[in-house]
Amino acid sequence: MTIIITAFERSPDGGKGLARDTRVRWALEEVGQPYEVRLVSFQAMKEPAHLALHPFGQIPTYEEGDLALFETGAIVLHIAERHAGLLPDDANARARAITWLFAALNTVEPPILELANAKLLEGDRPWSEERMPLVRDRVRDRLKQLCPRLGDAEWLDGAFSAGDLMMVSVLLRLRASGLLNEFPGLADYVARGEARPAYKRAFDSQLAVNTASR
Ligand SMILES: N[C@@H](CCC(=O)N[C@@H](CS)C(=O)NCC(=O)O)C(=O)O
Repeated sequence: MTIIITAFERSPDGGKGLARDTRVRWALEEVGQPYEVRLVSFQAMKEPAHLALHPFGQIPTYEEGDLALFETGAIVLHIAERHAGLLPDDANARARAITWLFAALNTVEPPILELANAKLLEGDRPWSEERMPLVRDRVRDRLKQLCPRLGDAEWLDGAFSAGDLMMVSVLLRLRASGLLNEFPGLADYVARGEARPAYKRAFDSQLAVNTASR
């Protein structure tokens, strides 16, 4: 069954890996599943055909036969459960890897998104400058907790898993802020994720779309 995902026709970051289809491409590359990409414009994302797939009018979506999914957490978990390579066989280790996937999305990503919003959407407000240190500290607090937990390990819990894929995907959004460099252990962790051949293939294919459309 052909897997079809959706991605931005023109990504706001120019295809530098920040759009969330990268996570889904990466997961599919890790498990060796071929996929097709349907590119959507910002306008098309808000029209009925796309809203039927994604109630919030966003990318990415995932279609496979009768199945249509949205939300990168659900999509990556689905891929990891159906194909070998992203979740351990041992039941407890599997549950822990899934825990890290949720931790990435529910605990680490929210303050990182808040920082992005504070810059992009609120940067011109009179109170923005005063608020920014608070927003940055909230990110720092999470990194301070995560960094010792990773310690000197290569990945969060044994072998690379869907949990690492999601955590790296979330953390790499911080690069431009400089905050990641305050935690060299985490910066190295992200670099290890980005060095994986599957990540590189995912990144390159997303970049190719955006380079071609410019
Ligand atoms: N929680 C969703 C977030 C999806 C999301 O924010 N997608 C962005 C691209 S990375 C988007 O479509 N933005 C355009 C919009 O919201 O109009 C997920 O993890 O899939």
